Amino acid sequence: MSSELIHSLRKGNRLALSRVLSQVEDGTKASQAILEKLFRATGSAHKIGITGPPGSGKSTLVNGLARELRRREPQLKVAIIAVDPSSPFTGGAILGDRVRMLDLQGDNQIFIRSMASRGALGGLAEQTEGLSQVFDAAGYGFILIETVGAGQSEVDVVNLAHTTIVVDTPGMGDDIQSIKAGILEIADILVVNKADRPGADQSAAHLRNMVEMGYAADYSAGKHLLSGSLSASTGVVTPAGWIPPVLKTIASEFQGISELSDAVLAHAAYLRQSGQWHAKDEAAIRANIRRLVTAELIGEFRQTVPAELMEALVIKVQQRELAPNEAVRELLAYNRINSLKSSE
Ligand SMILES: Nc1nc2c(ncn2[C@@H]2O[C@H](COP(=O)(O)OP(=O)(O)O)[C@@H](O)[C@H]2O)c(=O)[nH]1
Ligand SMILES: [Mg+2]
Repeated sequence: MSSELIHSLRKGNRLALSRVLSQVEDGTKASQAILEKLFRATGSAHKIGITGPPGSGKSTLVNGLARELRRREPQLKVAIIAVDPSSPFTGGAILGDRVRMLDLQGDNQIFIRSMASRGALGGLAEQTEGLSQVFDAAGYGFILIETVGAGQSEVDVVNLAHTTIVVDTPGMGDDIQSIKAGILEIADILVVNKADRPGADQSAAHLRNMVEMGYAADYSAGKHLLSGSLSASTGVVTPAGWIPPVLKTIASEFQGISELSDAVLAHAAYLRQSGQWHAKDEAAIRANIRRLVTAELIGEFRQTVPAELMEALVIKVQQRELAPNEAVRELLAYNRINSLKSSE
């Protein structure tokens, strides 16, 4: 059954793709076997993360970028994964995304998947990684992953990507807090969207300053390259590496999308030429394996160690008969002995 499904998916059947995506999102046992079979066919997609505050125009931008990438590279299919942290029952955002992305639906080489984060085993990053592996194996050359830049789980999601686009809007840039330093560090391309609003130039200049400060500190030797080049629309490669460009867009009017695509494609070329593509893949794989190991170990622990033992130890710790670390040693010792027994 699953091999038929995999066969249809690899041949480009959208219904098969949709079924496999659902299984992977639900984290069924069957989906694990499917992902294992599909994995060998992955590794060619360019994964692009788009992150930023709610309402900054990420979905609109993703929409435009998908259209433009299809125009530039007609032989490549585009997948969109919209990771939405809001509950499917509160509605708004997901419905909005669907409505806005309707105009992509005429192109059957674009596939959109909204995902509600439900805290599956292994978390949001694991779920997103699973979906993007499916798209990759199904021959999608570009995978756009939209996520709200809010916390660690979003940073984990973005770490899956080869190219990370951080979106902000005018006005927010006056406040250095608006784009947190951590988020700025993961940006390969910075976008000031809603450039039709007042303050866009200041915001862009502000972001350029932040980029320049960050990079000049590390690479003062390349500084003369920075000042002129940061106004370039694509990213700039210096001996020290890739310098993120700061771009202005009006996503709702499809303005600046061409320059954004230039930057995305230039970044992919840079990654490939510099060996960073390989290095990023390796880092993502390492992080993926770490998360899977953690999830497996926790699962094993929960299965092996009875809740009563945990409760008994909590009481002992609370009564100061044991330190927390001693309780941990006892729990792990119990797990070691009994998980071995059960696997014998
Ligand atoms: N004025 C203006 N509005 C925009 C622009 N881009 C998107 N919007 C609007 O901003 C709102 C939020 O956009 P959306 O793409 O859903 O943002 P997201 O929450 O970051 O995905 C929508 O009403 C869009 O039509 C822009 O460049 N200028
Ligand atoms: Mg959105």
